[in-house]
Amino acid sequence: MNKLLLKLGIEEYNFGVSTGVSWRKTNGVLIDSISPIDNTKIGSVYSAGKDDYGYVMAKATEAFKVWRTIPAPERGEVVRQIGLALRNAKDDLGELVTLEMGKIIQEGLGEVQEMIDICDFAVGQSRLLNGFTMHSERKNHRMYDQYHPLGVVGVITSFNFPVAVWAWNSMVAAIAGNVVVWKPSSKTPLAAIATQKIIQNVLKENGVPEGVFNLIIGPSKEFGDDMLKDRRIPLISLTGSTKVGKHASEIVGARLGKTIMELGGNNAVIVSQHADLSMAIPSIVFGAVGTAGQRCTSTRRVIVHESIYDNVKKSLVGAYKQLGCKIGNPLDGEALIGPLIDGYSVKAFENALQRAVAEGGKVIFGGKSLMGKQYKSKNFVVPAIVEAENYYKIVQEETFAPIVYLIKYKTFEEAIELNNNVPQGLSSSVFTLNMRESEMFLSGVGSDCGIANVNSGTSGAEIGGAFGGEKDTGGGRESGSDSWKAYMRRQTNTINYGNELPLAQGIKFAF
Ligand code: UN1
Repeated sequence: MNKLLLKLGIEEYNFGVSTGVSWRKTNGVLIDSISPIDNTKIGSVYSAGKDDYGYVMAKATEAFKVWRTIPAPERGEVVRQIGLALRNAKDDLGELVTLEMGKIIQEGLGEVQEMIDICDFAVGQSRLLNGFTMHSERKNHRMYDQYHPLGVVGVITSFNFPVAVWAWNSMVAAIAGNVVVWKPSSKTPLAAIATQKIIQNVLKENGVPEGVFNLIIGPSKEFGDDMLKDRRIPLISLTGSTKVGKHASEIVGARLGKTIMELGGNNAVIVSQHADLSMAIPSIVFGAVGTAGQRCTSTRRVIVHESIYDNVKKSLVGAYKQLGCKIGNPLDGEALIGPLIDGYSVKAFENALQRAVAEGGKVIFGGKSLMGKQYKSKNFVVPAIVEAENYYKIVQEETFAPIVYLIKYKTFEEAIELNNNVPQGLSSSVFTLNMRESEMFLSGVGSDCGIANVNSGTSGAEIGGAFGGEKDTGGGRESGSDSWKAYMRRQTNTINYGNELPLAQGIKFAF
């Protein structure tokens, strides 16, 4: 057995269900974790079935009754120690993320860093779960609002950020006094199990009740809809495709449950004639090919002023050519582009390019999958640059692969319209040194996305901000800023400390 896996406590066969204190011996279907780097099996997981789901939910609902009574700063202390444990495990866990998901090692480490950062953030937040006080219109009355724990939070995450997105949700949810049931992607079960093992020691050392941080790995068809329908889960936070998000929202909405949806993006960078191209070009390249185009925030469209279009096109092609030799094993520190997650993704990449060409687009760089010894998994592709029009059906869709569409514009108003004219609304950016343009982009008539940046790319958001977007992106916000409020139950309190009973709005009701 590989040394790395031993260090992380991953075995050849693992159980996919934990209540934070102990692992449950499940015997559901066996899920194999296959590395996209070379298609070898890293390990297997006994997944969960319906009865395991019931078991976990029973533990979680009981644990909530205790966890919510522990003062928030004390809950923060547990999260602080989780942050320390993650610091110690950063190199190993980052490497496992790379091995299982295929992102380059720098990004695997970066993902663990995001978890550490959100722990630090959540520790501070645990002393800042503040509400407002209001002045009452009635004499001798006091009003204020406060935030209470919500209950069991269901966190459903995707393969591309196998651990960080769980942390953004769970650390904030936990300091808010909630318990978490985490259902990670079945494509990346081992990163989830390793993470759970790391935090499990901290939970035990602190006597955290069983059922506060739960992990349940299994196929969605086994218990996915049970989870969405479950009235014991007041909030479902889901990261995934718009299709999956719509399905989940309908089910949770039908029982008036809350959701935080973080779904597809179709993120554009506007490159104005006033841009500093020495910043714009590298930023677009990182945004488009980083994580092999498999981030929700990946740059998918580049909207360029016509006067500099040829220049930008040439520079991008030049930069992509240099990347050619950097496509390879993501564990090797030299690679900048790793594999796609699996053969289906490679197919989706190829289909998208065929559709773009059929609609009139022109592939001006890349677009092929790579053959040869180093690429024997057949999951490696050469990132593509395509000249296209924004209205093409394929350009309107999110293809989770490294394809970037180049689109021309004449006026800045038109550029904003193009940016907004897609179903999704996650991330966006403008490269310009012109203050009027940047301010217009950020104004109410500017970008309609949840994230809008100036002279900074679409991907690589910091945890301190609220993360999420509008329209088909789902409207949810997670991670920093005041996203914590979505994980809490808000209550408005009115206290009458007088000896009269005045009614609001001056209503007289004498009898
Ligand atoms: C995602 O792809 O689901 O902004 C999350 C970024 C990262 C998170 C991406 N911090 O690219």
